[in-house]
Amino acid sequence: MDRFASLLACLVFWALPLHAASLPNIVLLYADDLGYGDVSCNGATRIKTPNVDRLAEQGLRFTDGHSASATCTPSRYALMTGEYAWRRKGTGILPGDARLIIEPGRTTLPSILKKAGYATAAVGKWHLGLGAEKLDWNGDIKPGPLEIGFDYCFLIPATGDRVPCVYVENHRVVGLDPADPIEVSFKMRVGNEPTGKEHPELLKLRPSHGHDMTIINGISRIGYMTGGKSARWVDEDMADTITSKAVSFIERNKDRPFFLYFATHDIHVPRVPHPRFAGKSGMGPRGDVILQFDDCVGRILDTLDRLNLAGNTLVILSSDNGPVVDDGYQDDAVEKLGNHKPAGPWRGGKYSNFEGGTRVPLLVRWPGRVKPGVSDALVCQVDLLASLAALVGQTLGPDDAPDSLNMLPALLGEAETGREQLVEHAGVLSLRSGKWKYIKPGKGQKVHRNTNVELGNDPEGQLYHLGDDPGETKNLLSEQPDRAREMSSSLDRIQQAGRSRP
Ligand code: NG6
Ligand code: CA
Repeated sequence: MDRFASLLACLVFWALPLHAASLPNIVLLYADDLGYGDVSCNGATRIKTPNVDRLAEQGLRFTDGHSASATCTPSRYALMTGEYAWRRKGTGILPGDARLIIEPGRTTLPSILKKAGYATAAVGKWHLGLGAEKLDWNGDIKPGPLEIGFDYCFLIPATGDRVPCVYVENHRVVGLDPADPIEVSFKMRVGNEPTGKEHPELLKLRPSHGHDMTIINGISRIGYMTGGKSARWVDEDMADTITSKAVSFIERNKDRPFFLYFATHDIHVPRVPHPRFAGKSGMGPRGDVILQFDDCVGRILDTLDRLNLAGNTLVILSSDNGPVVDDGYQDDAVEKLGNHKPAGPWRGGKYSNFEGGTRVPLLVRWPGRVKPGVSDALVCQVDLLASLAALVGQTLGPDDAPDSLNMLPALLGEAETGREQLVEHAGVLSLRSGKWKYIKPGKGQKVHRNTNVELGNDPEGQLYHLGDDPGETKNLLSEQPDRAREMSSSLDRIQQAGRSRP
């Protein structure tokens, strides 16, 4: 090779993004309903989360990290597609028999990583629908994760409190006896199994609102189900079951770059800890399943250590929405809450337009690359697609991931600031612009029915300065009408443009 050619080769090498051999593994630990204040690294004192804290000590802890919505399905939709869910009808909380809401063929977080050479897996809660039309749970369950970029999946199809209460591995229900076919309905009763409504005496955990349909494992659920007896999950074993699937995936792929989306059931309802965690938190089952979640995190981190992968693995931990205390079962969460603040310093929680709806734990660890510390950068899970695409050297097409911004420098702690603006989504839309937050006028419902979460809904709209007033207590709308108007039109423009990625 002459000198020119070798110089060129050198330049090409350096200009290239990380090449396959050095691509970091990516593990996304995604909790369900875990609040900002539910982990001790964010200030919880009555509950200790040593494994989550280990990530915080060795990595970057974000104080202004957001899920894309204040409930599960829209949050996960945005995480997977890089598109704000409020742009699309049908992305609200899905029933357990909903169709897949992400079109196969579309660029997704897993598809872009797969294209870059990653082995990809989704293990745990899905809740993005399955199948293209009415699904036969006894046949091939598709399209699903495998059709949108995952190589492997082991799923809780919807939520722990929704039927069907069975696991799906790749295209099949696990452990199904063909002689006992599954039928599921959210409209009418199917089969003749007892419901919680008619037979509360059969329940080991009673509902506080809703959740009174088919009884599975002594717990009545949302929806009706019959059959599939040999395939039904045991709630107490769920955390162990999915963690062991996640660990096996890591073991199988230890010699090549992998992406693991590990979406725990904890700490969603029904909160049914394994006996080794029951009663251990002193805060009832809600506290116990926080300990259980922390244990799952520990087992994943230990696996990375054991296989000598930790140094080259980017671990991200977050939650799909803010916290809720009573979300439908009489599990002592309200009674044993005491002075614990699930949303930390933020107001509201799951379902809420206040910061507690979407401001969730966000931790990023990549030893050797990410300097441990704390970051106040404004970032959102909708940004993971563009950011991780940049990390692995993939370019997005013009119509891909329309709201995903490359926040890699902020996520890796190389930049102190993140987004200038973010649309937060709960019942209505809000615009964050720096420390300012404008909440659109809503119907005025103050408190969420049943859960008692403060919704942050006001018919006049609201304006807060989160620097001076992190608790969103002082509405500055009438003091600063011009600023509110400006932010309102800015939000309208983002809505109308159909995209926000330049
Ligand atoms: C609500 C359920 C709640 C929970 C939520 C979804 C009732 C009364 N409440 O409709 O218990 O399942 O949906 O939670 O049914 S999420 O985290 O998956 O968005
Ligand atoms: Ca959730």
